[in-house]
Amino acid sequence: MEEEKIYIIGHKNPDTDSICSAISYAYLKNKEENTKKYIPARSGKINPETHFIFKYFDFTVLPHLIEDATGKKVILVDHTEPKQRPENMDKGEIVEVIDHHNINFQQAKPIFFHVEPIGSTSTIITKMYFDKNIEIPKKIAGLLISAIVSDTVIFKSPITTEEDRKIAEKLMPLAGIDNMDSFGIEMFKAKSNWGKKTADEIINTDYKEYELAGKNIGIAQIETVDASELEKRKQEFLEVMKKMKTSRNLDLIIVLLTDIIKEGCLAFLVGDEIETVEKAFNNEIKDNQMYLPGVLSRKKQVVPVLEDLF
Ligand SMILES: [Mn+2]
Repeated sequence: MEEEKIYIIGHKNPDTDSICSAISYAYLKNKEENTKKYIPARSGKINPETHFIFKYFDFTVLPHLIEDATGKKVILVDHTEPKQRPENMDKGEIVEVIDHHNINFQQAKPIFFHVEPIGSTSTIITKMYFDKNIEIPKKIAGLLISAIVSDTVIFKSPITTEEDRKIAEKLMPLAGIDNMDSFGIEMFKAKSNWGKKTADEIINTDYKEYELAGKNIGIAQIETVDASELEKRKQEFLEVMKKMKTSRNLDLIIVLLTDIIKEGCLAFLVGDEIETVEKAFNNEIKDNQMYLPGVLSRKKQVVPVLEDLF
């Protein structure tokens, strides 16, 4: 008899951490339990940065695409937020959670639930490998270190902890990376090659929805090595944002152009209560736009501000 499969899946519009933590956690669980029942999965297309990493580490197998979680057993990695889970997750079963975000989770049945305020889910998973003494193959080490470098914006983001740095340093020799900074810049360049993409595609590369105190808020984060290139396309972005606000029934939509070199965000905003948002950020919004110096993290510097606001 075939064992029941358990899918390990990150958030919708998966980023590198969501993809890499699903793959590496499935590998760990299968090794640990000497089984093949853990299947890495994804809830959407992989982004250009993740493509780059797959090529870089010669990784060819994409996680299994899940469009509907009805009847499936699932381990959530890199999110808890219901809006970011796969479709019909309420008709399946969540059996475990590993995450590093704000928690939005309620379930009657007790499960293994591991959340840490740390730079990436992949940091948590790497620690599990070390704790359980499970050898990390080169390609897995490559995926893990990439996800840490990506989520922490090469250790510049305020979500970065000392542990993220230490864990990444331990992964370097295993992944065959000599210099994390140059590897990181190369990776972010691959990611911010937005030239041929439409505003709609760019927004949806890393777009997340939140329910914060009863308001529906959509926030896209676009990391780039030069935000001014994308600023030129502002009108195109605003048009897409206005459409999304209506079609997705949002109170507010924000697009963050995160300049990882200048270390700040240029934000485009479309919403109903713009003055309240201005107050919260203590910043002026002019022509649907504001600049947030020093802001690199949606999770730590944008979501909590909005949560307090409404
Ligand atoms: Mn993450």
